[in-house]
Amino acid sequence: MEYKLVLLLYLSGLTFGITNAAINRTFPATVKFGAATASYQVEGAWNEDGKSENIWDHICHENPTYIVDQTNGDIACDSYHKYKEDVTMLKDLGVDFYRFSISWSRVIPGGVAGSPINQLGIDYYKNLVQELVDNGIEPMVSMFHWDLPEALQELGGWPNSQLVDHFAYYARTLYEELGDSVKHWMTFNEPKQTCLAGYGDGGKAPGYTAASGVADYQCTHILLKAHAKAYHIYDEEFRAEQQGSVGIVIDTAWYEPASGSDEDKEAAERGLQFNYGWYANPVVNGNYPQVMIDRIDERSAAQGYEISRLPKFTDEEIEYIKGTHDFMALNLYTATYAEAIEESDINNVGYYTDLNINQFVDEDWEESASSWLRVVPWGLRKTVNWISKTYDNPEIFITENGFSDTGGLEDDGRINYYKEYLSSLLEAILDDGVNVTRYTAWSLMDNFEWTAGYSERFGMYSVDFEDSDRPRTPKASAAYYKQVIATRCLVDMCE
Ligand code: PNW
Repeated sequence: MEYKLVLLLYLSGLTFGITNAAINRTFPATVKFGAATASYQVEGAWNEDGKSENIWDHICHENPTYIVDQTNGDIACDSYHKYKEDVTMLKDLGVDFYRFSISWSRVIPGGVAGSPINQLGIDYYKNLVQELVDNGIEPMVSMFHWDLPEALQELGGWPNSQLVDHFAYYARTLYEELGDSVKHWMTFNEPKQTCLAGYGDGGKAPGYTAASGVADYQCTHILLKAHAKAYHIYDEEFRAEQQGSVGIVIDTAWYEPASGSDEDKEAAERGLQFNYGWYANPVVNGNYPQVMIDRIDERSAAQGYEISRLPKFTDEEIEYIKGTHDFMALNLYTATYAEAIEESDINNVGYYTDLNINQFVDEDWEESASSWLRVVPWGLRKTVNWISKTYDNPEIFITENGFSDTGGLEDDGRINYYKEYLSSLLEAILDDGVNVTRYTAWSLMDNFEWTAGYSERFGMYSVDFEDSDRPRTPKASAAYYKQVIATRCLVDMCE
């Protein structure tokens, strides 16, 4: 039966002039596979060896009900002590690279530029990097995955322009200490979560909500300058010798027009620009997307602001920020419909009223354990095509993609998710010619899922958080991903 099907496909391939390569739908050799985690979510050891408190330690300790199950990352997966086991898991999966993040407060406990470097903290990352390299796994490092030193939050956090220099000092330290082995740097992971959730809707630490439409834009403005400075430092002081690359990781959902109307198409494009473009347009072209500038300037004026709530870059800053990416990185999980609506009440100041669209999902889209995550595989193909078209065919890394459930080793939902999203990615690469060269599964193992605590599980390895040893066990999805990496093939269409 199967044989006949293959034969039929083969013959029809010949008939229509399709080559063997098209029948063998394998990932081209240019595509590398990896898995990801982040420091606060896996490391634990929150106050060991000189590490200072960061904003996630702080909010979990001071305001436990901020986390649904009132847990925290004090121990998490205990990767600070178990990193060798983590590398064994990565090796078993057969990944090309491991994407992890560095805890700023472990490396520079005081946070500010010029303050002492914590050698024990640096040593942890040196050991992890060495262990990876010894096992033939490339380290891919995020400098900032949301865990700002509390000392810097008490200076106001990202809306304070001093953070540019503090971050630059931190970035230079990392290039100096780890740049011999680390060849792929990501300055920020999902800055929208830091700025919009941290300073707008309150969904992430520091959890501020009072000034959406102001603080979230200020945060972004400073963060982008910090990113650009870290990029230029690499260019000027390290690139010639270290020969690596630097980028920024931006998340978005796919925004699908609710109908074929021009208004809904515009609403969907505005959704992408306010999410991906908010960060991507500056690093590519030097400034915010025009639709953000126009709408926020206009609404600010109508609201009686003498200057726009969206800060302005000077011409010099535009030149400085423009082109500060060696690759485009995307975290993509899901999709939403976007529908045009009446202009919202002008007195309602905020990011979401500046964006002004109605977002909704199709109830038929399969759910996950996370309220924001529905399974919409075709959104991946559309998003990478949109990035390719909007930013002139850059090299694209998918730096996160994954599915949550509530636990268990037989994770069929996750296998199905990876199968379908990878198949959508394969179409983007083989059929549309989109230049995607990396795919990263989130996550290597179950971990502290921010305000969801341990109630939502994204791992390919299960972690027993009841056991003080934090033992890891592979789930069915680990075997599945391992097979995909080994065969570079998803379906039964490869010879
Ligand atoms: C990412 N969305 O966050 C983060 O980088 C990870 O730390 C996190 O564990 C993972 O996704 C799962 O949540 C996102 O609403 C949060 O589209 C929200 C969205 C996307 C990514």
